[in-house]
Amino acid sequence: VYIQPKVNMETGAIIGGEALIRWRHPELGMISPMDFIPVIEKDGFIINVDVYVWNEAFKMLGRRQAAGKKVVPISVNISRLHAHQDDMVKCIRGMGIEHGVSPDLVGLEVTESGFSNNTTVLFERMQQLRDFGFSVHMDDFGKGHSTLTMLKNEPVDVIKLDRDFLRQIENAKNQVVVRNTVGMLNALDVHVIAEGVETQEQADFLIQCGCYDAQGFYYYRPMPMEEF
Ligand code: G
Ligand code: MN
Repeated sequence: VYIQPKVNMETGAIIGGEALIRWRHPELGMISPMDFIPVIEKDGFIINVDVYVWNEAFKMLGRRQAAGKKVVPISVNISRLHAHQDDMVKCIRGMGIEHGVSPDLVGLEVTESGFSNNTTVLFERMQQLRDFGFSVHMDDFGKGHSTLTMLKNEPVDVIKLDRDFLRQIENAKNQVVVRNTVGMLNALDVHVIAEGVETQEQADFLIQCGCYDAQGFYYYRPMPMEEF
């Protein structure tokens, strides 16, 4: 499990991290999650991988909390398949209790496309998790599955702008889209984090638009947990 820091772009402070699975293969070296996630999604094994990553993240937070060390919130990904499992809430809550982790230190990232089908049950589940104190983050926002009207009542605390928003940010039309999307989300009182910030220009523009937090290679790449 690797962690990629999230930063405040104005101060450079690390405000949190996202736990990400990495596969270090003995012969093939690093295998990209883009290559193996679709495969394990297909056979359902992604559920086990989710649980493995959650557990590692909770364990780390619990250990640091117990030792009185500094902690920042860590978010974990909930795969689409898992978001629609009934026992998911119990599983996450149970891990928090087992490892003695305050729920406000854990963000749960659900991809935007996971929100778009079977929404009522999913909304209820997300709301239960929020009631327990976890925060819910919508991942990959803007990639094409959202309906804007849903934003009015979606049970999310944080929205992660998909990195596609930042492609060709020098283009005037792209700037209109980013500026107004960030403005709308700020007005709706959801916290916005930009994904995939790779240049100073992108960072400067986002700050101008009112988006202050980011995750991206310009700041940090995902790194081994010990290093984080
Ligand atoms: O969508 P999600 O938040 O799960 O995406 C995290 C993935 O995005 C990780 O695999 C991470 O390596 C990748 N990522 C993070 N920052 C950047 C970036 O600045 N550029 C690109 N191309 N990928 C990034
Ligand atoms: Mn994510």
